[in-house]
Amino acid sequence: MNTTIPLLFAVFLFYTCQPPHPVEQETDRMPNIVIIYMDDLGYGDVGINGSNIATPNMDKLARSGLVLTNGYASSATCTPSRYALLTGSYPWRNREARILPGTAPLLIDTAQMTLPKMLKQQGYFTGIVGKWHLGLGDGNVDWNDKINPGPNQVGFDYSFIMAATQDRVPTVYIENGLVVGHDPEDPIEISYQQNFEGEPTGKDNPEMLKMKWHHGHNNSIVNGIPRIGFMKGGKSAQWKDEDMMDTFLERAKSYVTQHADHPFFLYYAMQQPHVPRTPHARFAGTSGLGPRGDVIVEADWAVGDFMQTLEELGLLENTLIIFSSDNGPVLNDGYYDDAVEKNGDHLPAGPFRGGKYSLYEAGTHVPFYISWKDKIKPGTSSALICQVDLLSSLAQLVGSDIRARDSEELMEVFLGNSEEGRDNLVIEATSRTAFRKGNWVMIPPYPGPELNQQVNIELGNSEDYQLYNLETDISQQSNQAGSNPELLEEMIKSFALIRGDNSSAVKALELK
Ligand code: NG6
Ligand code: CA
Repeated sequence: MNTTIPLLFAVFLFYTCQPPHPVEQETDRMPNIVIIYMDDLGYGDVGINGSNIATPNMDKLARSGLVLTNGYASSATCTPSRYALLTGSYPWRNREARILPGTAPLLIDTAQMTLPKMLKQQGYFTGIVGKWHLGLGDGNVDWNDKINPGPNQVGFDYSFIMAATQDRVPTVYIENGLVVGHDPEDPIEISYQQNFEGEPTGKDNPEMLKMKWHHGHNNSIVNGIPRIGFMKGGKSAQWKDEDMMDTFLERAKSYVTQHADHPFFLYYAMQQPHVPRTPHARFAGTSGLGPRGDVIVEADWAVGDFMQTLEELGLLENTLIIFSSDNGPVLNDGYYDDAVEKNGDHLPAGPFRGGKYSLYEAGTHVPFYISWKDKIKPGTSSALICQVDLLSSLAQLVGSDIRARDSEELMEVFLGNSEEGRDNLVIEATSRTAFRKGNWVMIPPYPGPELNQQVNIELGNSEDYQLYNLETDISQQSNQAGSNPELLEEMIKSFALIRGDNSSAVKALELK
């Protein structure tokens, strides 16, 4: 009897009767990597840090792995932090790395090494879902055509993004360079200079608004919300803010489902709790702290639902998950949304001074968790680490020899095997820089207001040097610069070695 047919049949059965996503148990398969990146989530907004907002899913994720209590974003605003995350380069090395308008050209050189490019070289499928805010095209984008270059040209195989921020035009989703739901009969035009004739604005048409602007945010109106920048057309493509969480979540889930059989990287860049805060009706009113609290509850639910998907796919044992935020918290960031009025005694920044835009700790000292089931032991690490380190550290993990200039090899710290983090770190806030070394932080003198009155946040500006010991003074209340001249000088010198001659610290030292 011919045995080939039953054998082929058995082979056929073997392959077709497998569960849809058999996770290969080869021990040497490289882990999937997911970065869940929040927008303006503060250290104290998460339950494990004493938040008044319930975040059971973020807490669970944190407790399942390593909680990095000295984890930093590279900047106190979005674009520079994201730039550093993806390039492994300090944002202050690139003058253009600052909060970008929706029409800005792509900030990352397409020839530059990036985190997704490095992973792609190691055989990963790479994707981004969510907020981009790193510029698109050459500065003269036709939104009705293929938008190029963008995420797909700096290492992402798949992209489903909002171009800039939720409060900036264009208010459309872009998938692999094409506006989703685009209607050629209703072409999209975008300008950050002037309005299009006959188009209503937040400034002139307050009767059309469901959310009022406090500062900025008085240009085009989309979905009853006034935005930064002017937009005309694209009605069928415009997003509904209240559905954004579900939209991104669905894409993130389908991405991991589709790529479950192959090592993947997902940069899941959520929009909460950045303004405008627009919780879906399912979450409106759930936090008791107004829309800012509600969108954190919403985001937390999304984290839980996403994690459940990974679990159902059997991927948890083979997926390294990093959770962090692009910068610190802000209450009033330009809309009247009750964030201040309903905050009560909640401390979005936890024990830290300042907030978004600030050189004080709250600007960059953010939630930072890393989880990998059965591989990373649950625990806490106080090692000093920064998002800029992810490129070189993940390269170590996946066996790539690519390293980036400012990105340190700290995989052993991330895995919980070592407490030896960075020796020092340069942090950035709206083009100013400060220096942490060990437990000390030195902020050079900067002119300008001490307080940004619109957002009510202390920026860190002062005529004098500031020197704080975070070990004994986590809230930066006691300036030690006067009583510690030797240490101050040492700090300034080490800072200058990294920061170069342009640093204000060096200039100030020379003037002394
Ligand atoms: C500021 C906006 C603020 C926010 C921020 C970017 C005004 C007055 N303020 O310019 O609302 O959009 O840019 O935030 O327009 S970030 O998290 O993307 O850096
Ligand atoms: Ca942000």
